[in-house]
Amino acid sequence: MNAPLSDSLAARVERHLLHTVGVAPADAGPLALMTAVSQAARAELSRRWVATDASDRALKARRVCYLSMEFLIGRSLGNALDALGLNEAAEGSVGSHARQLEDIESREPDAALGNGGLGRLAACFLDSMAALGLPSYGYGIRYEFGMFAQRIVGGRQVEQPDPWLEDGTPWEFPRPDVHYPVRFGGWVERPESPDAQPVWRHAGEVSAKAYDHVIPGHGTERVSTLRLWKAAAPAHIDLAAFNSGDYARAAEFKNQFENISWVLYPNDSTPAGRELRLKQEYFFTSASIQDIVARHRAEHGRLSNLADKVAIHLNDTHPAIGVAELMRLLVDEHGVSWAAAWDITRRTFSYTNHTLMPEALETWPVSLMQQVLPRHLEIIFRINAELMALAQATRPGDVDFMRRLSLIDETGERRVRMANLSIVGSHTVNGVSKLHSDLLVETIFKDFTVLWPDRFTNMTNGITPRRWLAQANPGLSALLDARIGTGWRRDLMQLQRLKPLAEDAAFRAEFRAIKRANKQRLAALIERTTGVVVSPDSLFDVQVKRIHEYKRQLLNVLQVVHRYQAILANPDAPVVPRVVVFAGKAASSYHTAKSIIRLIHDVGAVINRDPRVGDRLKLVFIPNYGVSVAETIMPAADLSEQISTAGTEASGTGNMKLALNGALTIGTDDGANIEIRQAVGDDNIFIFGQLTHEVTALRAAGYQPMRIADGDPALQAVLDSIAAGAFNPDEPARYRGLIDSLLWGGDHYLLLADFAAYVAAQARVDALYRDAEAWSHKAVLNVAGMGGFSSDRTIREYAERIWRVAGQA
Ligand code: 26W
Repeated sequence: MNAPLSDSLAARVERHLLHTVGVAPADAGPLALMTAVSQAARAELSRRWVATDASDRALKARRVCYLSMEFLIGRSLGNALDALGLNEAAEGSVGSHARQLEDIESREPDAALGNGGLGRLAACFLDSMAALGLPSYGYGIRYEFGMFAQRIVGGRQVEQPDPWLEDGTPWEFPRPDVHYPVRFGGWVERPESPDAQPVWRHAGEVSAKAYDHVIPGHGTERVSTLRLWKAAAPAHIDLAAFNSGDYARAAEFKNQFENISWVLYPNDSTPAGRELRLKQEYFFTSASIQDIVARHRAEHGRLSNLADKVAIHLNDTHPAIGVAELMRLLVDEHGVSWAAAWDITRRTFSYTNHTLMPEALETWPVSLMQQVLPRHLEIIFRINAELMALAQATRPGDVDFMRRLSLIDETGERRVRMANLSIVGSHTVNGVSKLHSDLLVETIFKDFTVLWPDRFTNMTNGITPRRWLAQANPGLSALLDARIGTGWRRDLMQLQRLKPLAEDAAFRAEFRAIKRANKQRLAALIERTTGVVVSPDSLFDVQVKRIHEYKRQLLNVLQVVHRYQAILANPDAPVVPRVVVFAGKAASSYHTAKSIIRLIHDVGAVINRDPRVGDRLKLVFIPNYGVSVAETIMPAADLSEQISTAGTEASGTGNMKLALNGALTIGTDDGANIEIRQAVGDDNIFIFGQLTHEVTALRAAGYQPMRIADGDPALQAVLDSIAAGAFNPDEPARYRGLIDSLLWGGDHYLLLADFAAYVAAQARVDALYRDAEAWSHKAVLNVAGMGGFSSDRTIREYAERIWRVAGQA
């Protein structure tokens, strides 16, 4: 059965070229080779998948099901070859076609089924679940067009569909026999008899069809499964309409259902977009829970022990409707009593919160829910009635307490609070960094701790070292293998052994040479994508993440303009040459974020072309940030910008990827930065700015940004030049609004309050970078300290403390 694959990989690739791809091996181009190598890897993964599934079924193992609206998987081929130990064989095989494996791998489009850190976290978690041998499923949506591909036209973001499935993908296994009906709309009928269940007379139905992706486990034969749902219309086309020549109407019928799995986050600034998003959430959650229930019944023949055999995890509130859906299935379709069903439900679910910002907490208008999910709304009201009774019993007469706990927000248009539903329906709720978890119970979830003090906990995020070090940074990986052995891939704490090597000058020199080669690779990407030529001898200063006001890319831009002005004012002063790199997408309806992208381009265009500046300062924006772009950026960074307003970034995970690859962090006392600081030591990180409680106090005391600008001529000069249109003389008023929002609009994220401290911290960065030995000493200590940020550690904690799921050999 288990043929020594490496020997025959080349032969298998040749066979796939001929039989699967349909080309003569001698004529195979890179795309054909990519497909053939992938098929060869897929065959072995399929064997492992079948074996894992058989073993879990034989053991009737307890499983975890991770429900997430997003999975940012990226490319699969390199990861699969790595896990299968087939890298060398694959190099040989494509080498015989006079190709390089790296070139072949880069032909694969990213599976970019997500938006930000939450989606990449889900992908890192799947990798760790597989590596740890956890019986596990990821569940999500098979978006046909991902989120969007970002193009930059005239300095502006333009969203385009990302047709990643256009040419098919070798990585999915369609499961035509696995499909479930998902229903919407209609009304609920109450039968005459008091014992009979209410009947949901739905108005529409779509079929959810399963497509599986095998998630290889590194260092184990076990794999995990990512099951993605595609929406299929109940009938293909309206043939009557077609035959009468009305082709538009014939297709409309199909699209009306199938658009559910077209794109992630349809622009939710319109009512139609909001309704579609609610349908997406229910669509994948319902299909997943139906699947879980069906498999459980097949394996155990009853539902009473569901909570003993399955842990369902809600990755933020996007699948929170699952609480009501499981109740509906148990009570309405399987005749379980309400009380027994509620007990099962509460013991089955757990929930992770990923944001503190009140405006980012999901709520749905009661009227919309009534229209789309009438039976679920009833269930939510009943859960709420019980919650209100508990609140009343706990604090009799405290109406405000009840108002705050309620699943229904009654201020203004009535809305369902999905975070409250998730908390009530879960046995455990966690934040994603120590600070974030503390703030959750001190602020937005405080009232719930009165009812259930033990329900809340912390699970600090992590990242998979396989993708973010072994695959992304082969140079550093080889150095680590040579000096501390190869075990760090599965036990990242072994990086601690690097600590003494930070003192070794020869080691540091090798470390620097690797960083320089990585910077050359990034410089090539920058030139290819932006046309700007940058020098790898500069300090590479990187801020890559979603564009959002709280992340304060604008503060970084202010600092860059200040740096530019300082160079012009003092042309002979020695400066450390810098390349400031931005990348990230702005949500399509988020105008301020898009304006920041445009400002970066305008400022960059002026600075990059100014002959007085030369290599001393460059500012670039790499388009279409995603997993693959990140894999080139992370290994090449010297400096990692993590400068969110304290108390706003739940965790951050880019901060971990950059430090793991030897970048030093300049950051605020926020999210996981705080734990990174503890892990790498105060001397090896640049922390600046207001602390969380200072931010709160400053806002409470009546923050006056104008006063700060008045007292800081350097800051004033920066704001004046941007407001006056120094970087966009064609339309000088373009950024007046942006700057006004700082000076007159309250500067909600306190950019001006932190500006001076940020500039001072950047000066310390420059001073240290002048001393290459001292810098690389600290960089090595950063790598050495990052062992605790492996997602293996995070998943082990979830498995032991929340899911109670054991790894299998
Ligand atoms: C309701 C619409 C919505 C959906 C997704 C709003 C916001 C999102 C974000 C993209 C969620 C997200 O990615 N949050 C990030 O999650 C990471 C993983 O825990 C954290 O490291 C980041 O701090 C957090 O911003």
